[in-house]
Amino acid sequence: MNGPRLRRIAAAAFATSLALAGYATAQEQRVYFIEPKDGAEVRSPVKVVMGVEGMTIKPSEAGVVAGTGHHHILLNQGPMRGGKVIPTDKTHLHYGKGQTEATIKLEPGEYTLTMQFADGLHRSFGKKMAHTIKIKVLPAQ
Ligand SMILES: [Cu+2]
Repeated sequence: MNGPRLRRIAAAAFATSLALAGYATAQEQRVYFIEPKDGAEVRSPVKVVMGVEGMTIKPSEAGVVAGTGHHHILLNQGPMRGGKVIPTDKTHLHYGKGQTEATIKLEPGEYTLTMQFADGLHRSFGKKMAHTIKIKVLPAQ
């Protein structure tokens, strides 16, 4: 085996080990559902755990600070266009105190949940800072 090939293999192995260790690259920015998982069958109230990488959570009262924002859950809809202000109503839930966990009461049925990150003025960071899953809420036992 020649030198350059060995170095390429070593570099690939190193990148793989970083990926396995869960390191994010400096540019990577995303939100993701820790709970529930896509396709999960759950019961109400539904516990939601929200994750973020590459940005920092700040309560909305801190105002607009670069690289920061807070979570939202949008019910039965996809991500909101970047810059659009997220309304506050039954299908647009704000976690403006900086919460990363929530319990949501839902009637039995199938739902699309979109986690949407937005700035201190609730302006959406768009699709790149959103994660959409589908869940099924089972009837109460
Ligand atoms: Cu908000």
